[in-house]
Amino acid sequence: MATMIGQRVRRVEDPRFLTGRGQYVDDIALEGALHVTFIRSPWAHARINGVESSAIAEIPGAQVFTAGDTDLAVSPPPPFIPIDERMFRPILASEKVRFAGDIVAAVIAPTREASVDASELVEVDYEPLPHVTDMLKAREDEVLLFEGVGTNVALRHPPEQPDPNLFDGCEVVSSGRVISQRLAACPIEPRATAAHFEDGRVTVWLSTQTPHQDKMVLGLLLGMEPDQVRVIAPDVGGGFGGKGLDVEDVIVAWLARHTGTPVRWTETRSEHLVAMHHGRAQTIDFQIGGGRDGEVQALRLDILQDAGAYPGLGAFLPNLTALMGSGVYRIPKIECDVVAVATNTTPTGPVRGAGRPEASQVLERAIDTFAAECGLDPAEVRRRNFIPPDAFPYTTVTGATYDVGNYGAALERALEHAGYEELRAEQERRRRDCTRRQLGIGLSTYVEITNGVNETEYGGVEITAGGEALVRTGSFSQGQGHETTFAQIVSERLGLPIERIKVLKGDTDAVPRGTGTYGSKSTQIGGSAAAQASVDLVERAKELAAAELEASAEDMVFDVEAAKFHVTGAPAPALGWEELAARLDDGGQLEELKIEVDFTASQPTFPFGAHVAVVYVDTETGHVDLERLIAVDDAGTIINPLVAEGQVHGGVAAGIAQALFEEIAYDEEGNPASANLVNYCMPAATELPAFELVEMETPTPINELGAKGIGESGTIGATPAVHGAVIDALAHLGVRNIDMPCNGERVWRAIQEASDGR
Ligand code: MCN
Repeated sequence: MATMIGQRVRRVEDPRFLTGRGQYVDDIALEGALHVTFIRSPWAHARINGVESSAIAEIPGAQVFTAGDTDLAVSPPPPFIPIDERMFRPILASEKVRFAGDIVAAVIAPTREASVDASELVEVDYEPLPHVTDMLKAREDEVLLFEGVGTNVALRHPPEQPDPNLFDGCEVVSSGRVISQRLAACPIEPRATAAHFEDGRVTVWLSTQTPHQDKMVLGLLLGMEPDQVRVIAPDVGGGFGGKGLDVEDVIVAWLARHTGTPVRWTETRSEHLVAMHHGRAQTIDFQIGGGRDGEVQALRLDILQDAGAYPGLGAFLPNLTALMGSGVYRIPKIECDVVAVATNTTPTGPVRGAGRPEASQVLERAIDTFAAECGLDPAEVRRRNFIPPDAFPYTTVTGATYDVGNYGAALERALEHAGYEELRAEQERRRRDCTRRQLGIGLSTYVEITNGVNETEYGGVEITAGGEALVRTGSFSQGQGHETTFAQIVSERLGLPIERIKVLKGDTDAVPRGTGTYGSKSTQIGGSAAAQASVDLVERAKELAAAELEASAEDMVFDVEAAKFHVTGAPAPALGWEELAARLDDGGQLEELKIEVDFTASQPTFPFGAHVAVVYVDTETGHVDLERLIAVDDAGTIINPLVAEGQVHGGVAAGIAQALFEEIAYDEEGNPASANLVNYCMPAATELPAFELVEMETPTPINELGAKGIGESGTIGATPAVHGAVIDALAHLGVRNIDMPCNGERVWRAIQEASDGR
């Protein structure tokens, strides 16, 4: 084997991105394209009594389309989510709007400016209705979003066999609430779509994570056959779980077909913050019980998911929270009650971690609360409850079968690197001296599920006439670096340098099938498919080389270092890929050097890790300084540590952002209160410390690469560590909880409330 795996290869895509040569949807030239502006409801809940658009006649070429002008119906959630069809989202709202941002009409005009001007001349007659944006209130069903359904509850999974005596025998039972606040994915590139209809076929350029799935769904919604739809995802400036086919894209494609003219739309940041689905938005009540010695015996989670105005994927995600409810701990009894409700807010869906960060957020809070009540060190309580390394594969009572793990080792590495004992001693000193800046130490030990749905992924490898390798993958990279890491995987097996390996993705005409990217599954299934295709290609090439060299196939070997085929024990004559390809091309046989694989793993994988956060909290102002963040993230065998570290950096930044900064909020009227980046406090590098990453690799037996996912781990680990650290800094003052984001104002209020209560 060559040694490309584990190399810190610089990302081959970066020169393109860093020098402005990336090609995003908005860069695609489309002669004569019409521009779309969506008319969105300013009301959280209202009846539409009429749309008056005659005034747009003054804008040349402007046209307005409401629901009645199209044959577009509803956008249903994926079929595995059993939602009442009366709750499905109309692609264009016709009778009612159910959130500020719901689309009432689409305006097209020859320029973007003209379409915005025209949209401002359209008058929509709204009759405001009572609204509900709070998930707890929505559950009471006083204000209904869908009167015909009679309840806002979209999905409910109560415990199968509820145990009224769940906590019997527990010496200590603690409880609390974690609000995993609503977040935005906020990629640098907002959503963008362009469409062109020609010769009975629609081509759609989409900023997405899932081109092949989008092609299928778009075909269904437009009533077109799959081969009449082509989706091209060019460079994508981040997705963070948020990007995939949305109603806006369907409207753009419909308009292109209807007008016979190319149509395009690129959203603004404010539009993005109200209109693209949001993530998290869970309220979880926990009860945890066990022995005074710190052994956890029972856990109950009541998970309430805010599904937003039109329940879809967001309503399903709390099931993943429940699935991961045992975390890294051996807990004999767990009960989860899952409820998803509709509210007059932007629909929710996956955002980096999608249901799993919420599990680690509540579980780590529960463990900390339980440890405090037992009077034990939180690290010690974790140690006492870890699933031991010899227990794998391990099936939790919530139904997840973990492949492999060494949770104790991850924690010890993190604690050692942090200097845990010294930090605790320093904390003690500061508490004794009543120092203004108090020190907080937060721990999080987590396990996460990647490739959770366990799908099949396509990978094809072929050799071109010039002797280069062309890799086609059904995975998609919205910034994760697949052009580099997938090339490394293939290089390892074909012996070609990565400069001679091209990774092709994102065009449904060029890649026959695929599932795209989410759930940190690309490397383990897309990478494995490419790996398998490479191995099979070498075997095929051995036979072809044998024929060329007039030797028997059994005698052929492939020297991967030299990337040459020759007879065992006789290095000459030999054929490299280039010579072999040239000969086969001459003989019209080049097609033979092509292998396609559809790879399915036996099950998902479960990366894990331990994070330690160190904060200083100013007890007079509530200001929080995150001083250090130590992260051990074990994703099995690492293909490219440079890329993987980048993934952890991004993930940790997002995790810290939830703990300290970001929140999508609504005011009393149901207006979005964080519709720009002034109010939605996304941190920049200046708000974050230099992260301290500690290596750990426990290969998974689930795939030949030994790789698990890394794309979301940092997020899942960091939030509870930082959240816990802020609370820990103030625990001696009587603070027991602070809702996220723990910004200065909230922290200051918690300090005041604790001191009032003393
Ligand atoms: N990798 C590796 N060794 C491993 C695992 C991964 O070297 N053992 C590398 C991979 O080859 C890949 C990257 O790390 O280049 C992430 O791989 P993986 O964990 O397999 O996850 P995916 O490629 O499927 O990425 C999806 C994941 C998710 S779900 C979100 S959301 C996310 C993320 O990754 N969104 C991102 N990372 C992002 N990074 C960027 N820049 N932009 C986004 O939108």
